[in-house]
Amino acid sequence: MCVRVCVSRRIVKMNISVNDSLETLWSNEWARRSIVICIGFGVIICVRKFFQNRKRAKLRADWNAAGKDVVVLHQFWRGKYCPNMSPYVLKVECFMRLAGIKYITDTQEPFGARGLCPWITLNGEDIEDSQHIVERLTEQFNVKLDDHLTPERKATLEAIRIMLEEHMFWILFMYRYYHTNCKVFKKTQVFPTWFLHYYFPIFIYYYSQKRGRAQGIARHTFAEQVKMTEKNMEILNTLLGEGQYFGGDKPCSTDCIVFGFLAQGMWNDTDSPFETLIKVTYPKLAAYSIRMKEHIYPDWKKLLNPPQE
Ligand SMILES: N[C@@H](CCC(=O)N[C@@H](CS)C(=O)NCC(=O)O)C(=O)O
Repeated sequence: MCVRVCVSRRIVKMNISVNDSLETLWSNEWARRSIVICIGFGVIICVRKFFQNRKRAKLRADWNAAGKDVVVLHQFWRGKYCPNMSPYVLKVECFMRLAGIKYITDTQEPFGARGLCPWITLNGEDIEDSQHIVERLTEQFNVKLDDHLTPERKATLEAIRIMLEEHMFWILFMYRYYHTNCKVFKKTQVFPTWFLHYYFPIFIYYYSQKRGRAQGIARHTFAEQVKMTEKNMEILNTLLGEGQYFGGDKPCSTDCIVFGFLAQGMWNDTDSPFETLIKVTYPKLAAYSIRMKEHIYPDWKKLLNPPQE
């Protein structure tokens, strides 16, 4: 009984002191303005979140309506000269085309839950990371693109994939966003908003340096990065040999990622050392890129933004 009285007195005391502090705070002009601003921001964030969730629910309903076994490929907008500026998007799209998998594209939500592009939705399930996607689709649709390869060739091609995705990608990333500060981006993509024209290049300049340093590539000079690109292209050139594709007479899944990268040098990162290496130093790689393009994308021009006849 005594304890209860003590506790309730304490609560009354606390309430009084909280009320007093709030009154004192409210009587201060500066504090009052800050509170109103904070509440205003809170309301804006909540309203924004509400509309975002509503939009996402609507998009999700559209994706689910794609139909059974139809993949929804979430990707960046189409580019002016190449269907995508992301080698990973081209990889997944090429793979689905080669494997005859039905798909539709979505450009409204290019980034998935892990913050990566591309990602896919298949029968209501989301899958992220191009390699996870390829492996999942291979299983789901019993794809046999690599069945004719020997275990040795498969192992070599897996090493090539890793070289491109985990090494070459970062060189390309630094070139695009740091060394040339979005020059390629502005030249090859169609931007609908001021945000991507002005704010994004400033943001990505600092972001790319931070990411590049964490990964390690930004610790090397531009000339050293070009040298590394040269080595990568030399390896591709040697491995392609006199063959038509990396898979031999027909493209295999690794051809999709090799093409995804070479296509950037061929049609997006033009005026770059990457382009010179492909077109001048190793013209076999340029011929290969054109062969892949004609084989996989007979509708290439129609996919560009704006579409061409
Ligand atoms: N390992 C991932 C890499 C995908 C990736 O890095 N995509 C880039 C766009 S080309 C991206 O989403 N970057 C966002 C970020 O790193 O914050 C894959 O194979 O899909």
